Amino acid sequence: MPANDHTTVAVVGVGAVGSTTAFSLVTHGVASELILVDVDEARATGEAMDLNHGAYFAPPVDVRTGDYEDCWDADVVVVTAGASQQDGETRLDLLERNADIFEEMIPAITEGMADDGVLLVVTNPVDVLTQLTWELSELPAEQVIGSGTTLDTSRFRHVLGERCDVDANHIHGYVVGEHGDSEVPLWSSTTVAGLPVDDYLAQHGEPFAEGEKADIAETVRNAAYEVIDRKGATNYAIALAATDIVEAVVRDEEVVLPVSTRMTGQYGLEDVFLSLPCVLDRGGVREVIEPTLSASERDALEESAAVLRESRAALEE
Ligand code: 6V0
Repeated sequence: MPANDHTTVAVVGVGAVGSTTAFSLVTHGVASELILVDVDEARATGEAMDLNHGAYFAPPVDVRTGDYEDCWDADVVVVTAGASQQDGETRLDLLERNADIFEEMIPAITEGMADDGVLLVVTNPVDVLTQLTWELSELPAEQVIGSGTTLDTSRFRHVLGERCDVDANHIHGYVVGEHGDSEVPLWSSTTVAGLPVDDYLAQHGEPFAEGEKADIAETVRNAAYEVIDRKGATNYAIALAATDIVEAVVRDEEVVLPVSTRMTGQYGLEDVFLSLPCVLDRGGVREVIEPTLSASERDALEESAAVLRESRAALEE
């Protein structure tokens, strides 16, 4: 489907993740105008030049650089600006560093934003920074989305696809909660070809061995560390995940993706941002879905929410 007549997407922060997201947005033909913003203006200019030089091979798009004010007319603003975790740095150190950046940047981006503009936060720790973005932006919560466990869910489906010998697109299962160590894979509702995954493997292949599900969950949880260890950053999979979310919004797709969103009573959780499967449309998050959880999944989700609340509270100290 072609992008709407005029669709503007801004990417704020064009380091490893932002520049790859920009490339992916161009190749998927998601926007007619793409604005790149970075405190490193030379970097943003270089990325815009490089992308424009590929115009002959890609769907039509006007790529240019801009500043925070240029985001005001964007349909979606993707925020990847900020630092990533350094050796020896705790999660909270990183949160404090990126929260300082967000406190200056988000009001400048949202001050004059159109009423229906959507913000997609990718910077880590993504759940707490999405909450902070919402607080700083004064936008309705449905318009402030974190990429959340969209990436973890894709990793989960990839690993399970290999285990079941089935294409990952035909594995249906979600990772929910925090994008991080307390994330929760929902084994009890994971299906393959309409069968619970355990039943599928009983019929086709080898049933899970003792401890195998825990090992798969750990592989998914640690995937980013494994990639960063080898190449210093993760960029391709997150860029594709971000592109999918932007597409869902600008094309009003009503697709279901597990993005980070504000809890308003789901499973009794309030005032915390975490991922659950959500229906996304032009307005952002249209519905938050509550999958049926096993008792242990519910406990783990509550624990994950507690971890995130603690992080948000620690920022105030
Ligand atoms: P990077 O390559 O260091 O790029 C960050 C960019 O942000 C740089 O170009 C900076 O100049 C720019 N920047 C910093 N401050 C500002 C500012 N105030 N305004 C505009 N631009 C600014 O980092 P990388 O691209 O690898 O990662 C970016 C963020 O994404 C990090 O927080 C990662 O942890 C996070 N990721 C989140 C993922 C997710 O699933 N949510 C996945 C991968 C990375």
